[in-house]
Amino acid sequence: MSYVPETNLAFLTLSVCILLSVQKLASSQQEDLISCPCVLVSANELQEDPDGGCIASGQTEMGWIDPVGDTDAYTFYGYPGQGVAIEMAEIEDKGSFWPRLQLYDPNGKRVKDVYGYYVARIEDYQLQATGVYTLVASSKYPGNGRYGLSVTLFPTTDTRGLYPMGPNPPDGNAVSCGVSMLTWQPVTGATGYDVFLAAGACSPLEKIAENLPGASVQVGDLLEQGQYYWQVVAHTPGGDIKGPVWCFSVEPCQGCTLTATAAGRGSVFVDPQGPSYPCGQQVQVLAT
Ligand SMILES: [Ca+2]
Repeated sequence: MSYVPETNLAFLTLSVCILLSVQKLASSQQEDLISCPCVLVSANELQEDPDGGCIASGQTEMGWIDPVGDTDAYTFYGYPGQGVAIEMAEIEDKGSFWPRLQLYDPNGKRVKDVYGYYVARIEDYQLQATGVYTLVASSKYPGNGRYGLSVTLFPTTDTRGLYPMGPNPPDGNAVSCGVSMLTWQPVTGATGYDVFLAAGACSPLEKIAENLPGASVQVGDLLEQGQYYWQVVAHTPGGDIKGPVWCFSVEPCQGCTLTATAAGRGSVFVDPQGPSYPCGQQVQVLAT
C-alpha cells in the first residue's frame, strides 16, 4: 500500500487487515450432498501424497496409502453412456498393501468396489448418471504403500463449464489472514448458484447463499483459524449440478506492511512506525 500526501495537513486513519467476526452461517441445510473427503496438506506433502483431488481422463496420479487406514478421494465428471476404466496399481508395498477402489456415483451411491494383490481395476464401467463421481482409494487389508491411479473416460469430454470447478481458494490450500470471497469457474447455462459452507470437518455443510447470479460469493471475513469446506450447486434449465466438496484452511495472519511515501516536497509520518503491523493494528498517517 502506498500513500501520496496532499500539500495541506491531513490526518488519516488506516486500518491494516481489518478484523471482523466470522459471518454466522445461514441455518438452512442440504442433507444429500456428496461426502468427499478433503484433506489439507502442506506443499511438500502435496507432491508426495496429494490425498486425492480432481483427476482428468488420461491422467495418472501417484499417492500413498499411509498410515494404515488412510483413504484418498479423487473426483471426475461423467455422464450416462460414457465408459470408464480405472486402475490403481501398487508401486511400493510397505506392508500388506492390497489396492482397493470404490466408485461412488453423483448421488453418493457406491457402484463399484474392487481390490487386488498388486492392482485394483474397474474395467469398462458404463456411467449411469451425470455429475461428479468420487473414487476412494485405500488398502483392502490393514497395510500401506504407494500407488499409481489412472482414469480413462471414453469418449473423453471437455469438462469446462459442465460443473462447478476451478475453486479459489484452490482446493486443499492454506490461506493466511482469512478469506472474504469464494470464486469458481462458471457453469455453462447456469441461471444461479447455491453455496454451502462448513466451518470444520465435523460441521454440516450449510447454505450461505442462494441463487447467486455470478460465480462468486462474499463470505464476510473468514478469519478464524481452521478448516473450511464448501460446495457449489449450479441451477441449470436441465437440473441442478453439484460440484465437489472443496476445502481450504485459514492460518494465522503473519502481519501486514504499510509503506507511506511523500510525493514532491511533502513529508509523511506514520504512527506507530512501521512498516510491519499485526492484524487489526490501527495506524495514523500525518501528511504535510
Ligand atoms: Ca494418502
